[in-house]
Amino acid sequence: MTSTPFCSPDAIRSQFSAAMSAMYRDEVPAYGALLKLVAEVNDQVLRADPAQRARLAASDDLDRISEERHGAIRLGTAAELATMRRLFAVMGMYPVGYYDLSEAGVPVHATAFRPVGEAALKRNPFRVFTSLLRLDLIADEGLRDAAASLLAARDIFTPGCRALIEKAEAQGGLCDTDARQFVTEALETFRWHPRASVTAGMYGRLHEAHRLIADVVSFRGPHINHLTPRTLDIDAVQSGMAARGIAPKAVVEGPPTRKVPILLRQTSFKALEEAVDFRAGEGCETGWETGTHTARFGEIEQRGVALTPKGRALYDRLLSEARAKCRPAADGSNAGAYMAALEDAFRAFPDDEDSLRRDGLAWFTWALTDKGLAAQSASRDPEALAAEGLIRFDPVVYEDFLPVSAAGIFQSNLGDNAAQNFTASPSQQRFEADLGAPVLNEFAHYEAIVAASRTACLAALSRAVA
Ligand code: OOG
Ligand code: NI
Repeated sequence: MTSTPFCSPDAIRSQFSAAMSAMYRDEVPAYGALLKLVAEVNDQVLRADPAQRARLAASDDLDRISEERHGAIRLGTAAELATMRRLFAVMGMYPVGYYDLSEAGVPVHATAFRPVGEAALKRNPFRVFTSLLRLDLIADEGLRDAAASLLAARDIFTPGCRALIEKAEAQGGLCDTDARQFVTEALETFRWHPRASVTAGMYGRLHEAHRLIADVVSFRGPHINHLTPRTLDIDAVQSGMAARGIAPKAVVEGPPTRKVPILLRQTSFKALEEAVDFRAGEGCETGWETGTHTARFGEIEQRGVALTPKGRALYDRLLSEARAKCRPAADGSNAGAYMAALEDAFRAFPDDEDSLRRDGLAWFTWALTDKGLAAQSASRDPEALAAEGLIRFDPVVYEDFLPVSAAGIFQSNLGDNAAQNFTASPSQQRFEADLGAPVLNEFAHYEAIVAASRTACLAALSRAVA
């Protein structure tokens, strides 16, 4: 008997990310407009800068850019999070990093499900920022119980999706036909449901406790709340948005504009006010009444080089310095002053690739040049090998998220007065217990990619010429 080969998790992820993008374009037309703008800007950047194009092509990173997206969902229970981990594993996505947002006044903690390993990332780097609501941060006990029972009563996964997750786990993969079915079933979990599962009265109470709580608890599923394309020039997109009648948030989150982009810069446009139906009363046969809910928004991002722990510590310090001088106001009134403070603080962060690499601030992989491919050398010294033209260094793209930026994105689309004071209470252990697995450490992962590239180059160069 011949066994059917399994569809690769990378291929399932690519199918899923394309299906999600098509669904979201149908649901939120402004997302389609944003995709067009980003494609135009990326095209212009690459035409104006043939060196950057050649470099992205040489490191096999050109194709992924136009395909690249991240999304976000907010879950209500530990059981949802644990099943979500298994769902994402079918498509080669694993939880990386822990983000505590309570400190920033948002009652969630989160991880990002994403592919790990260089080959998988090059194939399709689709990621989903996944938050878990922290009901323990709701002060009103009655409301907390009501929210918990609403969440306990829903199942956000279709029976077919659950069955295929189990099949993939039991067999170690899915055949092409099952994989296609899995994508269709999994997509249902992320779909928008214009019918709430609560009355307007209950929605109002949840909303008053925190807008985010209403968003998570009032619906049948964790609708995807944004899908973010990657741009090569976020400043150009930011000004292009305004020109097309899309109002972006006032400040770009993350580091300021630089010659060598680091980490992640992000901006978003505000959530749409959408018509929803609320239950007119308790029970099934009571009919519906109309209302509105704001949840879904648009975001764009520009990704730069990943930082080492030393570089990240410097980033965190300079960001705090800038924010201590000027805290960006929710209404954008001090956006100019904030951006100036940010630029000022970041003068202390080297802005050329050689310094970033030599100072151990950012990650760069090693690659053989054409000359290196034909040569041999016993040297292990990166500077000497580069000076001889045998190797080149390519920036490692930052694949993760930033907690302060994420808080800014949450805040801008939850509404300007959504921030509340929760006691900062990071609880990675609790999160991992709910997830059913530890989250991966992002720094270990970047380091491994760099070490593997170095080993491969040195092995190739020291091979005796036949
Ligand atoms: C997630 C906000 C965080 C990002 O890119 O940092 C985020 C949410 O609003 O659910 O998407
Ligand atoms: Ni996002």
